[in-house]
Amino acid sequence: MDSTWEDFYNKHPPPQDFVQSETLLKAFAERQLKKNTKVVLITSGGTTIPLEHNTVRFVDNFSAGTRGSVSAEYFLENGYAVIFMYRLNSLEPFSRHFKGQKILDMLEDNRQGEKSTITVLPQYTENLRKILHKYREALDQDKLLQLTFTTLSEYLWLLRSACQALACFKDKAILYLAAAVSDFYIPSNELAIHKMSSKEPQTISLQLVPKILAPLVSLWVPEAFVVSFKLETDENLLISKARSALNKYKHNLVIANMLQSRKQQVTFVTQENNYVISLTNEQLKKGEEIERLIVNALVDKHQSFLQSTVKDN
Ligand code: PAZ
Repeated sequence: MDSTWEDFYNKHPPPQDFVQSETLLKAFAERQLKKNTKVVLITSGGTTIPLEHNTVRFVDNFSAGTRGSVSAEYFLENGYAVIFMYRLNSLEPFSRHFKGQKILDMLEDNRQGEKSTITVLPQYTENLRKILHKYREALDQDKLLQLTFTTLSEYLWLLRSACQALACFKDKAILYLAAAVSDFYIPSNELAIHKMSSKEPQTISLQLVPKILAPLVSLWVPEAFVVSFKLETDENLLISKARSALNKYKHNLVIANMLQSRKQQVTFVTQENNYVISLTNEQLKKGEEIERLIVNALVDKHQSFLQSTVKDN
């Protein structure tokens, strides 16, 4: 029998830094509530499934955290406070612009005798200044909280805690669930304690992860604007699967995307209709980001949602 979400939390202890994360979440939420700020919780990057308690090996997925980290910057530009819940070592807002060796390529060492100052090469200064300015502004205005997870269990504990902190925002909170969360896991009590032996072949049995959108939508943040993502590799399944998720969990929106084209095209699947949001090849070449279009559309949708909930009350 599939395990329920309650079973999952009962059987998997919270992560070691959980109390600290919970304190940060509560304090951040309280500060934003006082300022009457709209808040978005963004989940980003992929979860791991450990194969051992003392983890040497784990099952992972492709997600780099691009969708989440880029979207975080656009939500900040639109005045939202952002809780950015991301996979450790995946992309983060602002620093994502300087991946790999990029930052080193932008610097030069001006040595004059004993004295040395390191400066940014002139062709990079303007762009770096813009990004630095936006980053500092987010921090100075207390608009960005970043929290990390690695395993599925850490993700689920953090997600529930973030929802609990956001519940009092009611319709002023958006949940933007862009993380690639594993659908399968090995229950904690079935994991080897130590590194698995490589003397004989191993068979791994994976269980289904309980569908966490169900309690999230109906119990944890019932009044929030909830956006989930659906990723497929078979085009024929994409929209029907996105629509069945929407019908099942009754949240506000599913953003459907294909693995291969996710940076150029997504489909918004709503209760009323489906519509495509895309970049032309030209726009993509110029470095435009589809997340700008996604977030702008969402900000409008959230605004209409807020107006409709005011009318209902
Ligand atoms: O992190 P990334 O930018 O490489 O990929 C983003 C994405 C495809 C993981 C995201 O858009 C998404 O579809 N997330 C949900 C995946 C799913 O569980 O269906």
